[in-house]
Amino acid sequence: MNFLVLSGGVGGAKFADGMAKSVGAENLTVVVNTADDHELYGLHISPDLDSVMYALAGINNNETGWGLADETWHNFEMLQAYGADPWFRLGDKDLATHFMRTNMLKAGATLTEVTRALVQKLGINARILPMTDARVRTIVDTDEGLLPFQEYFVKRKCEPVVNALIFEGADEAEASLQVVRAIETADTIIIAPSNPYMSIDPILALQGVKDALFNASAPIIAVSPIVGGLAVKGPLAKVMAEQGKTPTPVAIAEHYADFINGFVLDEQDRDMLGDIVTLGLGPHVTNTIMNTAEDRASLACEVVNYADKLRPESLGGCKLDEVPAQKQL
Ligand code: FO1
Repeated sequence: MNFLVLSGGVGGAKFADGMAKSVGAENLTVVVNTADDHELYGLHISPDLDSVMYALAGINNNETGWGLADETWHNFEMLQAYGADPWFRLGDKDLATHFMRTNMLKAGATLTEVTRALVQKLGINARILPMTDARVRTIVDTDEGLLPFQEYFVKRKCEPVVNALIFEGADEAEASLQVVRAIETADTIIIAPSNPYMSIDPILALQGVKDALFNASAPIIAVSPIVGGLAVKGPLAKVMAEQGKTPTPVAIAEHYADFINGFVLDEQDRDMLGDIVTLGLGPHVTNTIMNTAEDRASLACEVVNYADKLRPESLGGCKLDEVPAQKQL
């Protein structure tokens, strides 16, 4: 079975982890947004790839949602001692990932090759694919001017009002061959409960992705990142309001409606079922909040079983194994 998840950072990483636990990591491919990538001190940082990688390796920091568990921050203290303004904090262990990635890229490897090598070394059985090997960067057009994504997100704490999002380089960038092939050969495609505008749209903007999704034989299901009028995490609800959109699962379903076959929304939003049916989707309602490892696996299992009902012939659903404990590095 080939399960494909399109993912951003924190929410997508949790969902990908649930998928690995419920269908088996060896059956899972995760295509990850790289438009949030950031260059700092000469290092190439891929926050969303790292969040997915760390979650699937069981070494992620559950409190922050990004970075590693049991991290230390001595480099941050030293940078402060030098009078630098380290607004983007890199943990000491996390630095090793950025050193390795940057070195391999400088030696001529593609981001896809680098990611495969890191994934292998971390003992991850799933496939993690950066959306492209080309350089695409989200620039946030705000009331304070144009801000690179991490400056908007971390330095300015998502406070500026967003006028528009620009995916610099996306027009010329092609999805990697591995990504297009993964879409073509998937049995089930799931859009994780990530921010549609900031995390999933950069993937959809790449040459080759929308066409592959339109032609895909697999059912395509999106999971709502909005629950009870609020974003599960991050600035999604605020950004939607700034665009004149009401933050509801209906608005999210509308955003994806031209290429999805199914939509999953939270129990809290059950009263919106009718509006989603009107979009031509037979939605599924379940608990989508992922507080624990069990929540993640059970949401993933629900989505997989729902997807299975959307195809002409069942490929078999999923069963939950015991969820393994967090690993130590
Ligand atoms: N998020 C923060 O809120 N503050 C940080 O200092 C920060 C550092 C950081 C370093 C490495 C990394 O992989 C992620 C990091 N993040 C940080 C998270 C990141 O900004 C977001 O998770 C994504 O870009 C949004 O999807």
